[in-house]
Amino acid sequence: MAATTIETVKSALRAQQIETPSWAYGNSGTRFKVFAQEGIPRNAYEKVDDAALVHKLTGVAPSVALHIPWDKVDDYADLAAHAKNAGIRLGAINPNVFQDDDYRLGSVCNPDPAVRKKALAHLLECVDIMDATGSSILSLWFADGINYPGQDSLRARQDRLAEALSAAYDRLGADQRMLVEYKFFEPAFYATDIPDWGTSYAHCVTLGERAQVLVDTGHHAPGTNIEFIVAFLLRQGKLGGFHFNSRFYADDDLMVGAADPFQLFRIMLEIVQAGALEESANIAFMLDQCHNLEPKVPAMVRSIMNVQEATAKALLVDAGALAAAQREGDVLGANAVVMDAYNNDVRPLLAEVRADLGVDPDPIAAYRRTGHAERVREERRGGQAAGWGA
Ligand code: LRH
Ligand code: MN
Ligand code: MN
Repeated sequence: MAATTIETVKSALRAQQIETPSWAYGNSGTRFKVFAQEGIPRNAYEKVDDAALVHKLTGVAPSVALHIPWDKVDDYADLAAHAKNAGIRLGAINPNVFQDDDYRLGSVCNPDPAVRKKALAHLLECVDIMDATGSSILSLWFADGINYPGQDSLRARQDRLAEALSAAYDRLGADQRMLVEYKFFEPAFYATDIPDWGTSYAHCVTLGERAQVLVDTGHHAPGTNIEFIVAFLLRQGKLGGFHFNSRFYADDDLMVGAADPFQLFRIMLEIVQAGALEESANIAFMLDQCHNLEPKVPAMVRSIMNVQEATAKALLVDAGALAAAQREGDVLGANAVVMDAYNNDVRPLLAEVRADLGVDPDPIAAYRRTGHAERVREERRGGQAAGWGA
């Protein structure tokens, strides 16, 4: 490939930004067992510190998402200042309307107006927090749904959902937007109120320009063509961002690119081909993971490296050759262009990108040298649970 092209690829990789989630730094597990680790953050400030370390090591993770009230603090502006001092910023704010006893039958879709009111009040409180932290994304996921046919009216629940979304939307400031996440099942087993991208998309279209769909890669049925969803939403200007993780079976929340690096590449290829890697496209590349067995900070670093590798391969696709093969109806040729790019070993290229960014070409080795694990093991006793399953 021409030197100029490689320089363009490297410059795109240097500009890429990936947000890490605060909850990935806390203890987590399954509903069967949380295996607590040593040196886990005890509060939101320490989670921010760990996220800042991930940014120092990778150079491409300059923000951390918060989940409220898991990351509840007295003064959010102070937490934002702490993040700034540590070299990062606070990113998306994720309201939590799924853990109170009141939400047994749902939050904003609950048949009880008092519960709906409480849930909406929390969404609005989270926009206040965005104002204090300077965050521009309200990231919404609802556990709402029903377990049995007849348990509640599917249509009435959509009406209630629309009402709450619209009230939250109206509260957003001019430079704030709302991302609406979908998930096909869990915790509800018969019907989820936002089960798929189409439902999320329809609500976002009604709401307006600043409502967009959030694609969590773990939230699809096996065999779903996620890159098609990405391509469609991009075309409509309705792709707001991602929650990256990988899944073998359901919402496994494993390290992105671990289960299916080829799927991640196909998703990034749609992004690159649509020009959506550019900052102006405003796509939020966020991780949403839980590391149940593996140590948190290096797992986050590894996840970021996986996203970078998929992105680098997508950038290396020869767009001209691909377009020509497509025009000529050359099925094998077009597929070969894509596969040739995928089969590149991009690790040396990424090592150069890291050197350009002023970070170690081998961030995992650099992490070991920081002595961070040993230090926090001594400093932090009684680390916080990520929020659920504890
Ligand atoms: C739901 C989800 C959603 C939550 C997060 C903790 O499965 O993906 O994004 O906020 O997990
Ligand atoms: Mn998610
Ligand atoms: Mn999830």
